[in-house]
Amino acid sequence: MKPTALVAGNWKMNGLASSQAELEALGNYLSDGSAADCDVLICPPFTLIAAFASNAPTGVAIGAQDCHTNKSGAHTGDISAEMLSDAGASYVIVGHSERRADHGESSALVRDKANAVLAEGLKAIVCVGETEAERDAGKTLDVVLGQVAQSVPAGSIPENTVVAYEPVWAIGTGRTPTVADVAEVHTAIRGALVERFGDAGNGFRILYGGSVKPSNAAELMAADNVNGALVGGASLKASDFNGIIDAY
Ligand code: G2H
Repeated sequence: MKPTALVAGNWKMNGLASSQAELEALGNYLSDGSAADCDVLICPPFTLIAAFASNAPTGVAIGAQDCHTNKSGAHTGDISAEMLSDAGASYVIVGHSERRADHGESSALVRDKANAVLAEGLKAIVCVGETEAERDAGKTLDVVLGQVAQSVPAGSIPENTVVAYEPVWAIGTGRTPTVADVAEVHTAIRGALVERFGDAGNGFRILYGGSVKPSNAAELMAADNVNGALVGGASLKASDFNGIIDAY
């Protein structure tokens, strides 16, 4: 059976906890009656998670953008999955390409973070994707399937793990792969998940991310084995995000 789609907003480092405007912006998500046919998630910066979780419109889950592998300890500047759960998060994004690039995160570390998320009873969104140089060298599937194999935990099941395919060169650039390219990669990821997890592999949601906007959402979301979107820039404005949700 086709999994229920997920449209997830990744606010990245945008939004101020001290600003009433952020809460008011949150109130506009789904206020147009969207989201009948998919799950909806907003992942704001850490400082907004508790307030958002207490004030989220019905049908909007709240998540985080990263976590540490440990529950607690001497890890200055980090945050644990347990803390995120306590603040009201139900999902955690791990392995976003901005973290892999800016913080040198390896797939093994991403898997350990995902394991920490699952151990807390939260859902992990595990990000994978090739760089432009890797695509140009014809290595897209090798890179992406390697990241899937190494980053998705052995204990993953469709209920606790989502895979997000985000070609690095399409992130925040306005460029998107063709629908055929997206379908090819998603279908390859599906095949790898089925090979590893058996029939359960068909139940995992595989999101597409990278310059998704209202004008391209419908065709991207209709591609084979695309079960939703991970949205950055267009998630910052409720009307744009709701427009993407309307693609379902
Ligand atoms: C990819 C995406 C959200 P954007 O990073 O994760 O961002 O939609 O701005 O390309």
